[in-house]
Amino acid sequence: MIIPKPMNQEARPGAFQLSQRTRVYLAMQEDDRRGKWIGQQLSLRLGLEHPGCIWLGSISRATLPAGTIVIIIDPSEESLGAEGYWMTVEREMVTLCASGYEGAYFATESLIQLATPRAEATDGNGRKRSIPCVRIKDQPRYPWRGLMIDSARHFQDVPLIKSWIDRMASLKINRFHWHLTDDEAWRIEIDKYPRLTELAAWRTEGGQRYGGFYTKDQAREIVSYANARGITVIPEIEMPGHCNAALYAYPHLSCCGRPLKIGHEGWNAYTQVEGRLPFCVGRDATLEFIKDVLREVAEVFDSPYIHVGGDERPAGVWSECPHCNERMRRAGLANEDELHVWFMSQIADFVSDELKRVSIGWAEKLDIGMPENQIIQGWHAGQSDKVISAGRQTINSTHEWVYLDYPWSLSGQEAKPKWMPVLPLRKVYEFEPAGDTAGGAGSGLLLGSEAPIWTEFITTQEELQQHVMPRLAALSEVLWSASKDRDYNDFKRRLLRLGGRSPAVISPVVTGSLAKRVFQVGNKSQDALKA
Ligand code: TNX
Repeated sequence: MIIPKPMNQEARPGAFQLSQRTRVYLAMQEDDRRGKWIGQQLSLRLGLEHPGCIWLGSISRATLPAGTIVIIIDPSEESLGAEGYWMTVEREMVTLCASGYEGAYFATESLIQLATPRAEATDGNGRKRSIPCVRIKDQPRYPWRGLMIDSARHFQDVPLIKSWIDRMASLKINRFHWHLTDDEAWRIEIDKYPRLTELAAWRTEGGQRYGGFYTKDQAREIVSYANARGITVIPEIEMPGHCNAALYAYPHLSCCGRPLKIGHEGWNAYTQVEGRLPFCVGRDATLEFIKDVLREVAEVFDSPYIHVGGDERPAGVWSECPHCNERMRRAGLANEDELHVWFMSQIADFVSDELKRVSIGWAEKLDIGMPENQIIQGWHAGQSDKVISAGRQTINSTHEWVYLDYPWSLSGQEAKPKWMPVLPLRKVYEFEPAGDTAGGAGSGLLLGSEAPIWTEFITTQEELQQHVMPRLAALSEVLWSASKDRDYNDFKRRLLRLGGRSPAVISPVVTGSLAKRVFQVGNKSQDALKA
């Protein structure tokens, strides 16, 4: 029933009835505020009549009344890992158990999926009345299961980002990679450089002023909203390319120092390549700027990781720049590509030495070198394999398997640039992140995968919805569930059940009443499901 499919599950006869008496009990440390929040959320989302939780202290299940849901957080259950859990749904009682917070949270997501309303098991108000009996023991296949949202090309407001975090959580996607800066806009408030958001968060699109940015408080709100749901937020600040918005705000950071035109009518942000510039990495001022920005970013985002971009630097600019030439001469670098790796290494060292975080970079000049202490995110076929062969950690986001901005069917391709391949639901489901990597699978170097949704051509919430769902559900199963259990037809059946008549969203996001699921119907998504 559940997506992603649990590691082990055994259906049992009978069902647990949700009734007026149903209460959530908590067996965890008394000061476990986060654990208690999980219990409260569960009661709310199940629409229980008595949403308060009862703290038990120690586990004395024998004495509990029938109709009880117990959440146990027991650190001695360490074999479950941080994200694993077990669950039993019996006629009299539901028990969820994990060694820690994330596992307990994901257990509730599984329970809520099991409780998703079905016609035969709901009361007159559409409220769920029973949960089928089952025993589950569950643990993820990969620790890194991500969605990347590009908020630079087009902007999503805070409620929309939160709705995506809800959907990620329901699929046990645990990494939200937030692409906050690019050529087309800068989206995160930086106190020391106010022009980044005063100027570079805005442009003219279709004759209108278009844009927006996240204040630091809003970003913190997103971080804690995600953390509560078992999700780590990884901010991305792009460099040394994909940075024209920053150069528009602060032209002295470019090689030529001339003002750029972004933000004005006439500059086509998505198709006009000429005129794009990289940061001038010959000037110390640029490195200082980037470090200042990253310091402020690290204050807002408390995750262990910061993504520092690294892809697609416009070529040929640095060779023409006296500052960059001087840098290459002094550092003994032969060409622009070596300067690229030098620069990314400087940033990786800064992130690890000063900010005490791990940097992540898009794979780019792998043959020339990989910055130390950096997780490399592959996006072309074979890149993650190469990184693993070099004994380094990687996230495999090979574009033809997981780029969710790609069309999901041939008919959708017409509206897209010619170079974009079709990525049907089934193909995502058949993705094998370990690829043909010899030792990769067991080495721990392959952390998992992440699906990016680039938004150059995705302007509305509806389009975002149609591109991400249901393909993210397929990826969640690839990354969480055992590969031997993968069965596309079975996956589609579960998808249809969870999505009801609308497979576009399988996320049973429930506020207040279990009956109220958030989804949008899209004919195109129906097509995708049939593919
Ligand atoms: C390449 S993937 C990019 C993005 C584009 C995307 C379009 C990557 C690291 N860079 O900037 O948006 O292709 O699909």
